Amino acid sequence: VTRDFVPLHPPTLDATYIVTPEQIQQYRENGHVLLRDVMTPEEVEIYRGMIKDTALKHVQETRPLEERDTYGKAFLQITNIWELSQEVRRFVVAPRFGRIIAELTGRFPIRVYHDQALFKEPGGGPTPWHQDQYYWPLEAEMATIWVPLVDVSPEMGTMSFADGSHREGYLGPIPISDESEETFRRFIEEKGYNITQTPAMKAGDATVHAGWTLHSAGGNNTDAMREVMTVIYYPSDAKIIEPDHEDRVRDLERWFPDQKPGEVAGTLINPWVWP
Ligand SMILES: O=C(O)CCC(=O)C(=O)O
Repeated sequence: VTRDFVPLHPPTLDATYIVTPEQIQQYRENGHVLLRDVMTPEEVEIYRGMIKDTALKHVQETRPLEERDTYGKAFLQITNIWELSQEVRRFVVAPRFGRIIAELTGRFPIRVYHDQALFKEPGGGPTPWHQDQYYWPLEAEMATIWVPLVDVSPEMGTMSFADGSHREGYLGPIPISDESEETFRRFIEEKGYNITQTPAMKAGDATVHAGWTLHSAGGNNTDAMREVMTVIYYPSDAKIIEPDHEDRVRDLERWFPDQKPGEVAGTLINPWVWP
């Protein structure tokens, strides 16, 4: 192998990443954990190119930042790019990530709910406080892996988490917005939750957070794009719930086509990941 060797296929990401008992405990107590060096620099560099190409080719946002609402300013969001690229699919179904999720949550087998590239543009706004699982029509312990594809600093918008807030469960139908920022900021203050601001991360480090953990991210105050890839997972015995608002109706139609409340969630577009 020479230095210029370009693999025909991207790495399979099947080598195990060892999650320590302390990290499992941290995840369960706080609803989030920071994991260093989940990918090697070589792996992340190969996937960065593929993810970026696919994401930017399919981005639908065309408005300048100043014409968007708060959610729109937070990032370019390109969803389920594994369906668009066989190469990116390998990242999304990586056994390494699936096993991490199984170990942290204690639930398995693990399936993919969906992926999303979240690229925070230079000058992009903050990501308001919110709960992800508001959007998801599942009763399940769900989790997201958040992987920067470039080195990221707090100035670029690393994540902040309210430690232990996942234990609150569903805090109400509040989508990502100025209202969620205001409501949850006040809630965190009143309840006295400690906020963990993730420090600088290298490309290939990762955070994992639970579906109910309150979280946010700062704006991108640098000249560089914050390139991040995320995958959302669920345990395979999860059941679909009756959607209580439009966002969940939309998610149900998109991610579990033809399925109904009460059924075990799973279609051809929810790949099995681990074991
Ligand atoms: O990347 C961000 O700014 C926010 C990400 C997020 O909310 C998530 O992955 O659940």
